Amino acid sequence: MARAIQLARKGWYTTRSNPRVGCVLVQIINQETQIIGEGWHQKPGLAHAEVNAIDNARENGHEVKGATAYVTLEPCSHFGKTPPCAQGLIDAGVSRVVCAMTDPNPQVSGRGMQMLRKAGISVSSGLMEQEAKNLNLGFIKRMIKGLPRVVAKTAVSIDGRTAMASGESQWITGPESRAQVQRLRAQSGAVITGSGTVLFDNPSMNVRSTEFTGNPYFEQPIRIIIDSKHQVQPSASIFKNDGQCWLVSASQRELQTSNGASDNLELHQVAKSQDGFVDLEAVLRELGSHGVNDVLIEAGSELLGAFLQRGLVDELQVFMAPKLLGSAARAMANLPFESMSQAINLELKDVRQVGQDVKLTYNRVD
Ligand code: AOF
Ligand code: ZN
Repeated sequence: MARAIQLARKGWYTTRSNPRVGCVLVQIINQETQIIGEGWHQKPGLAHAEVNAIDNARENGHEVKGATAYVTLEPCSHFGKTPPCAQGLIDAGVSRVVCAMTDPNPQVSGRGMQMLRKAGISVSSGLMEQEAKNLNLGFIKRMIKGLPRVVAKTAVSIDGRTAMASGESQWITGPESRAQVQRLRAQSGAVITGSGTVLFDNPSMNVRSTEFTGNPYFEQPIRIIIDSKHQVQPSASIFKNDGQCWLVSASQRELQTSNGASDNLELHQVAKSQDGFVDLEAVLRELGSHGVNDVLIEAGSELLGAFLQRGLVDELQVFMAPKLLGSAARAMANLPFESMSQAINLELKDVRQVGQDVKLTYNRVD
């Protein structure tokens, strides 16, 4: 199963909106247990892990009949873009299936294991379950709640500041931290930012590292710009790259897109929250219904503060640079608290050094 989890990781940046899944087929040959086939899921529409493992075993001239399959997720039982893997394993004559976890997809959720058992295959589930869940935290949350998993990233100085009074905020952190942010973007189905960041920093918010873009199956995350006050113009850099962009506001708007904006720009109107801004949970729900498992928030103090205050952030990553920025803006300023009882409490999950910066990872406390 540990090997199957390793294989699943090969699809880390490309399987969305599907889960990352790995499969290992094992056969006893000359009284020794041997791996005869390995497979992983690469991209929606392409074969699932089990089918790839069966093909791999056959390509290597191995007999699959009587083999044991280790799968990081319960084999599917439904016809999606591909036929059911449970049936594929039955047809191949596998005699035992070990799963790490049940598939939270309501179209499957136990039915895959049921199909296998009905066919006389011995089935168990729960081996390395937590490790398998860690492969797909976003997919699991979306299947259960209809909402993507939300990671927010911010860069701060040791005095908790983020931008100079001029609005200048680029390169607070070092190159190692920025490389990690490329990875965070690459593993997300969408990156959310606000109009303020687009106006002041004019970022492209895309994945540029060839470590990711060099993979032919890689797709850019959707860039989401929350623009309640209709301030963003189609000439902004964020619209100039590959991949979809959504410009989101709570009121109807029209755009003159003739001046160079890409045709991958979509306008989305979502519900208004009580304070008259965009209902942020509605944005997440819409992303969930578009198959986005993981969202990254890269926003300034106001929008980040709003997401945090509404309890919508599952994980906060703070990159702290060895700088004192003095009277510059606070990284998460929009928290109008007056007493300790109003404070947002988070749970510290991890601390590590990234170049000259310190990365602090916090989880929401439910
Ligand atoms: C598996 N093995 O490798 C994966 C599974 O549209 P489809 O046919 O690709 O089906 C997608 C669903 O299948 C997905 O939501 C999840 O429930 C399951 N993914 N199942 O047996 C795999 N990727
Ligand atoms: Zn399948």
